[in-house]
Parts: sequence; structure tokens; C-alpha cells
Amino acid sequence: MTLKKTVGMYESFIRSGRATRSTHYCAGCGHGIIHKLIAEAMHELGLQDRAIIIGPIGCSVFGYYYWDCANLSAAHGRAPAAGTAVNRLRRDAALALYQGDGDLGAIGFNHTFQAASRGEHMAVFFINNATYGMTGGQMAPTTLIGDRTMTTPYGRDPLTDGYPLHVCEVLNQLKAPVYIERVSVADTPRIMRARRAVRKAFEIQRDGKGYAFIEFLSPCPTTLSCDAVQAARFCIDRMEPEFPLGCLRDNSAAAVSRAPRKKSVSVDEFFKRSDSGQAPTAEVDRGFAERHIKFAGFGGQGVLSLGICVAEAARLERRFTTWFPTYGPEQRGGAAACSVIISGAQIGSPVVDSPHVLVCMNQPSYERFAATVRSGGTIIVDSTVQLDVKAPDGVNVFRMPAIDLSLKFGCPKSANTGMLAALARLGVTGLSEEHLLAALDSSFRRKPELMETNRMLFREAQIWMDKQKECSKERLKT
Ligand SMILES: Cc1ncc(C[n+]2csc(CCOP(=O)(O)OP(=O)(O)O)c2C)c(N)n1
Repeated sequence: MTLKKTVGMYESFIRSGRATRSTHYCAGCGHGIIHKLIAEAMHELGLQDRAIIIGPIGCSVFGYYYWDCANLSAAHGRAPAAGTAVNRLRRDAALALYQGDGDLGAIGFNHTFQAASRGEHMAVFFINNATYGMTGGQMAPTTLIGDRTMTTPYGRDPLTDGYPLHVCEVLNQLKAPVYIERVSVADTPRIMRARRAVRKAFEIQRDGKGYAFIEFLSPCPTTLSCDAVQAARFCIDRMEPEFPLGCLRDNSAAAVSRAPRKKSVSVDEFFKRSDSGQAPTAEVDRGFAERHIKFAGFGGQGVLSLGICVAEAARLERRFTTWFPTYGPEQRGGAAACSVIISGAQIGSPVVDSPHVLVCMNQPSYERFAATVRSGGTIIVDSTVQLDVKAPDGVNVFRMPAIDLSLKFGCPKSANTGMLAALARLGVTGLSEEHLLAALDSSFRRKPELMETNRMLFREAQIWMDKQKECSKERLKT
């Protein structure tokens, strides 16, 4: 007998931390066989460079040790969500999801159902071993009636535990799926049938034809507390009557390939076409001290657009920047906040927990965020806010009559421009006034009639600040 070298898998599984050819699976487990079938199909169809496999949470969470292609790990049951994102971004990808029955049939079932209903372009490999393998053998949605598990010690009772979930049959109610088949890896003839199914699912991805779903009946000797042969017999004798093998649907011949995406536009080209006409490429500048800024207030006060404006100024200045909004469910009047990071290097996370600068437009946001500002940082707060909460030691608090000024200008929605002026005058963003003003103008490019008023308000706010400085100098003299 000639043993063929496995293709589509890494030569050595060094991602596991050891140079080994053995997987982490138990002897007799179906995962290893299914891994090989997937690797082989991907390789033989020439899809390795286009393949992206999204792994599950479960025994096969380490699939990325083995498959020699792009791999992603998603949270428990969320492979369809991650896959949907990939689908939107990479039409050329041959996308495959690999999920267990706990992952897909329980915590992630709605994701699966909706992705199937949308006809996402993905091959879904669903490993039904009738148990939660990784966590030690709890009842899965596919556990058979009467079977004892960690969570059904007296056997699965339909009265209390419901009936086994037939995922293929449920998905077969939907319009969009192109191909649905249930196979088994319990013996060689079944594995050969499974092999053909995996190949077909990948062909559908290669040809951009849509959603393909394969369920594998797969032995788990460890949770069954039996040997490999008995576990395989369990699949044939016990699982198959409940989950009959066969193809439920194959529309692959008639399915239409999706059109290739129009040639994508380069980032430079994209920004050349954008209104500002400025090339966006950020420049690495290790000497630039990264700034974390939080803007907070009520929805409708313009805190989110103020954040965008500062991020836009950072972009114009060729800094790396992120803008990250958070707001309540209300359209207007609820709490709104956003975080902006300005950096001289790539930014890992847009989350700002302890800002250098906090801009507060209302009382609740001051009470909520004042204590989070770093020592040496700055709080710019509207003068209407009562400073009941003490700011941390070493934090400068600057009160700005932004709302008053905006009312004076008959432009109550422009209080955020007063805050922008304060940011510019205090020099806490590390950005030039020129770019902050250019960003302000650009935020009104669709309402040019407001540009001039906001520029005037910006200047007036700065004059007010300069006067404050003069007053405090006078006070020092006397
Ligand atoms: C959000 C979340 N809930 C629960 C867990 C614990 N957990 C890890 S694997 C698993 C079940 C996996 O079972 P299955 O999908 O059937 O895969 P198998 O291990 O049998 O291959 C669970 C519940 C988790 N990691 N994350």
C-alpha cells in the first residue's frame, strides 16, 4: 500500500509549539479525517492561496495549526459573522467555515441560519459528533434521545431536553443555499463520499456560486468512552437513523456565478476622488507623542462631529488616527461620546480608556469621565457644567462658555466649534490650527453657508480665551 503525503497542510505543525506531524486530536476522532479532506480539496483545486478558513471554538479550535492557508478564529458560534465580513471584502476568497455542533447548532445557530438565508458565499463544514467534545461531553443540540451526557446523566429526554436538531433539514427550508449534503467519516466508502462533497463545496466557492453546507457525522470515542471502531459504529448504527445521509439539495449546476468585483480603487485614488483632494497617507513619526482624546455630551450637541473634525485634521496632517463613537439607542438627547487617537505610528486599538484630553459638553459626561483623565491631562468643559466631581490631581480643567457663545451667534448647534477653538488654543491635540480650521471647513462642505459663521465663532472663542489669559496675568501682577 502506498501512503500518499497529505497535501494542503503544513509540513510541520510548528504553530502548536512543537515541530510535530501529529495533530492534537484523540485517536479515532473524526476531526483529523475531515481536516485532511478539506486540505486535499483546497490544494487539488488550486485554491490554497485564495482559501480562508474560519475556525470554531471547540476541539478544532487549533485548525490553524494544520491548514496551510489563511486562517481566522472567530468567537464561539460567530464564524458566519466573521465570514460575512470576509465576503464583503474579498470576493476572490474561497471561504470555508469549520464548526462543531455546539458552536453552530447551539450558540451560533441564528448566525448560521441568517447567513444561509442570505446565501453568503461560503462552504460550511459542520462537524456533528453529537456532543460538546472540548468541554467534556455535555449535551449538544444533536445529542441522540436517551443518550447520557454530562448534562443529561439519565439520558436525553425529549420532555425536558427537546429533540435532536436536524440542521441540514432546517437549512433546506431556505431559498438561498446552493448545496446541502450530510455525509459521514465512519468508514472508507463514507469518507470517499464525504471527499466528493467537500470538493463540490469548494468548487462552488471557486466559481462564486454561493452557500454550500456539509454536515459530517463524526465519531468522538473519548466522550463515548469507547474505542475508535465502536465510535465509528455509533455513527453508523445510532446517528444515521436519526440523521440520514445524502444530498438534500444540489443547485450548483444551475447557480449563477457572482460577477467579479469591479476593479478596486487604491487608497490614494480613493482619497484623490474625495472632496478634500488631500493624499491621506500617514507618515510614521516616532517622535510624535500619541494623544488620546475623548469627546462626550448629549446626542445632538455635535460631539461626534467634533471628534470627526479633529480626526480629519490629523489626517490632513498625515498622522495616524482613529475615530470611535459610542452612543445610546436614542437618536437625539441620549449620551454620545467618541474617542479619537492621533499617533505617529499605526494604532492597535481605537479604544480610549484614560484620555489625555477630555472634552465635556454636559454634566453627566463630566461626572462619568472626569476621573478617567490621565495625570498631566486636560479637561475642557462647558461653563454650564457644575464641577461637583473633583478632577484627578494634576489634571488641568478649563471651563469654556461654548454653549453661551454659540447662542450669542444665533447658532446653538455650533457649540462644538467653540470647543474646537479651545482645543486649538490650548495646543493639546498636537495638531496645527491651520489643519483644525481646514477640517472645520471641510465638515461644512455640504453646507457652505455655515462655514463663515463657524469660522467667526472659532475666532470669537479664541479671543475670549486670550482675554482670560490677560485677566489672569493682571491678577498675578496685583
Ligand atoms: C462564549 C463561549 N461560551 C462557552 C464556551 C465554552 N465552550 C468551548 S468549546 C464549547 C463547545 C464546543 O462543542 P462543539 O461545537 O460541539 O465542538 P467539539 O468540541 O465537539 O468539536 C463550549 C461550550 C466558550 N469558549 N465561549
